[in-house]
Amino acid sequence: ADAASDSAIRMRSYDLSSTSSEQRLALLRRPVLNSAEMISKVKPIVDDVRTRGDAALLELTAKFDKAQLTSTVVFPPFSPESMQIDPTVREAIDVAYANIHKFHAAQIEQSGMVVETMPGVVCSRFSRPIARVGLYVPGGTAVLPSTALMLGIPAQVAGCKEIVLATPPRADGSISPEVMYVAHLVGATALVKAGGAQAVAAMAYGTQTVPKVDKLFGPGNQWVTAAKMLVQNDTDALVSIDMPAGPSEVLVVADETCNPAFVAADLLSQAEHGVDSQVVLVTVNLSDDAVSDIEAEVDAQARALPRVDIVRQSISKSIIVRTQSVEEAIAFSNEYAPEHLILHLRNAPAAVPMVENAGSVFVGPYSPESCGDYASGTNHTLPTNGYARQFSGVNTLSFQKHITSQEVTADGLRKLGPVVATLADCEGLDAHANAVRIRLRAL
Ligand code: HSO
Ligand code: ZN
Repeated sequence: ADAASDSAIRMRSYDLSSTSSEQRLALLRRPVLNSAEMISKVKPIVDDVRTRGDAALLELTAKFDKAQLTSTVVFPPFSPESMQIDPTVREAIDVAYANIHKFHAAQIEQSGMVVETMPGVVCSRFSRPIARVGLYVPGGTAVLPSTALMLGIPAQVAGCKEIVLATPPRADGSISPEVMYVAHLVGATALVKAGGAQAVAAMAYGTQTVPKVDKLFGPGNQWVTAAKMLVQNDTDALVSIDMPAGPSEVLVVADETCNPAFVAADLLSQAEHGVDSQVVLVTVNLSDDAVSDIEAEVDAQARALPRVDIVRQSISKSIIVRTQSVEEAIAFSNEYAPEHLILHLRNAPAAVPMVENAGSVFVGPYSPESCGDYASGTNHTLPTNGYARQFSGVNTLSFQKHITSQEVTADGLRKLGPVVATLADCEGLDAHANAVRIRLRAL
C-alpha cells in the first residue's frame, strides 16, 4: 500500500473554548469558491447555446458527455424500454414518491388570504403556479433519480404546466432508466439530454427543440451553478433560480449518549458525495476516549467504502469542534448555518427550538440524513454555504408565486382616498393624487 492509503482517515480537531474569535471565523468558513472566475469560464458556453441553439448543444454534449446525439429532447410518453428497472428499485421509488408527494401536497395553501384593512378596503393574496420550470438533475459520479423526485414532485404538486427535466446522457446517448421512470411519475413534459452549463443555457433561452423555462432548479457542479447565476442576471433570459448552490454539507451534534458508529456513518454519508463535501462534528462534553471512538469508526467505516478515495479527501478537510454544552453547540451550528443538521443528543427534540439556521434537521439516533436524502418526505435540495441564514430549501412554494389584489368600495375610497392623495401630494406626484380626487368628486 502507498503512503496515502496507509494514513488514518481523520478530521482535524478544535476545542471551541480555546479558539480565538479569528479561528472561530475560520472554522465557520467554507472553502472559497471563485464564482467570478467560473462565470467567465461558462460565459462562452452559455453564449454559444443562446446564439446557435441545438447545433451548439449537440456539439457540447459530444464534447463533454461523449454522447453522439442527433436530437436532444425526448417528449412523453416515454417508451417502456427506456424505463425498465429492477422491481425492488421501482417499489422503493414508489414509496419515496408517495412520502415526498404527501409532504409537499400539505404545503399547498388551501385558501388564499383575505384581509379587510379598513371598512370597504379588501386586500387578498392568492398563489399561481410558475408556468414553465426547468429541473437540473446532475449526472457525474452518481446517478441521482432522487434529485428528479425532489424537484419534480413539488413542481407537479404546484401545478406547473411545463416541467422540463435536463440531465446529462450516458456515452451511449441514453438516460438512466431510473431517472426516466421518475420523469414519467412526476409528469415531465420534456426531457433534455444535456448537462452542465449548456443544459442550463438551453432551458434559460430555449432552443429550436428545448422549451424555454421561467425558473431553473437543481443542484449541480460549479459549472451548473455559475451558469445559473449568469442567466439569472441576463434580463433577455428573464429566468430566476432556486438558490445559490455550493458543495453539500452536514453538521452533526453529538453528546455522550451517541452511538459512535451511527455518528461516523452519518459523517461519511455526506463525505462520499464529493471531495469538496463539508463535514463538521460538534461534540458536547465528550471525553477524549469518546471522541477517539468516533474517529476510529470513521477510519474503519471509510476504508470499507467503494468511494474511499473521495471520502479520504473530504474527511481530511473536515473538522471536529468540541464544546461544553448543547447551547454552545447549537450556537455554533446556528452561526455555521448547515445544509443538514443531525442531532445525536440525550434529548434531541428539546434542542430543535434552539435551531435558528439550518436547511433540514434530523432528530435523534434513528433519523439519518439518508432518510431525508431519499424518502422520508422532506426535500433534499437545500441551502448550502451558509445560505440557510436566508434561504429555505426547495419546497412547493418555490414553484409558485403570489399575486396580491385589492378591491375598494365607494365607501372605502371616501376613507382611504384622502390618505392616498395626501401622500401623493407629499411625493409631488399629482397624477397619482388626481386618480383619487377625480373619483372622490364623482362620489
Ligand atoms: N445529500 C445530498 C442529496 C442526495 N443524497 C442525493 C443522495 N442522493 C444533498 O443534500
Ligand atoms: Zn446525500
